[in-house]
Amino acid sequence: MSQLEVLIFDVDGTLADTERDGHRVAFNQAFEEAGLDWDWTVELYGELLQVTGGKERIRLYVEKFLEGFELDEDISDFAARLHQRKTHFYLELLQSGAIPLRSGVERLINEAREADLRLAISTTTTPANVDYLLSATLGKQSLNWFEVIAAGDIVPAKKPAPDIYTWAMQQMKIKPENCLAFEDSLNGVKSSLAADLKTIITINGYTKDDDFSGAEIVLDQYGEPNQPFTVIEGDAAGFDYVNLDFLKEIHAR
Ligand code: XBP
Ligand code: MG
Repeated sequence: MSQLEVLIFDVDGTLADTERDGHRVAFNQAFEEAGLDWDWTVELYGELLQVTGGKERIRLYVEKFLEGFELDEDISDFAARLHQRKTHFYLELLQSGAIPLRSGVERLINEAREADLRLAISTTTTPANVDYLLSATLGKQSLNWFEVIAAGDIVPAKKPAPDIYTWAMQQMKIKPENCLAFEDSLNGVKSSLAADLKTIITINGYTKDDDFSGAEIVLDQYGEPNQPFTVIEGDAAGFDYVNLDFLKEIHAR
């Protein structure tokens, strides 16, 4: 029977609900600054989330959603430049404290630390975004709580490819059977399952209708002792919020 040793967290949508009021707003600020009349509405952004990675999302928009947009430079250079400014605006948002952690996240991380579980992050987002989110919500010292922060372009293929998870496990010299992954989206669960990781899902506004087949359980949140989660799919075995005993039960399945 494999021992649960490592918790690997996704970031966007999992640690914090960052997409609608965070990344999307920062993209629009960068478009305005660049003099582009692009407006990624809440609805349009939900469609653009089909692809992971901000640079890749800009490229998808130009190539698939815009009619006759003329570029006098390489699309990759254009997207990278625009994305750099988007990241600037997103970091400002994070620094302002505008984006809190989701319910139960801070408690679960602290419980895991007290039980000497090892922690890691596997995310498609830009590394600086992780540093700023953790610093703004848990304090700068929290960056040291995560043995590995695998983020963004550190791997060739982004989610739904498994690369970001397999890279993190290689760095930690740990096998999938000793880990649990925490995700929020179809691209995320495809990535963690392809890395042979048992996965716990918390949905959000953009991912509530995604297909989470293969995940161990799908919840609306991790919850708190006095704020029970709602089970969307799966068996919570009598638990009503995510704590270490719940994780051990899930991991032992
Ligand atoms: C979510 C993503 C990221 C963010 C935007 O990552 O796909 O691309 O939407 O961040 P995850 P960047 O769910 O894996 O945390 O603009 O920095 O890519
Ligand atoms: Mg996510």
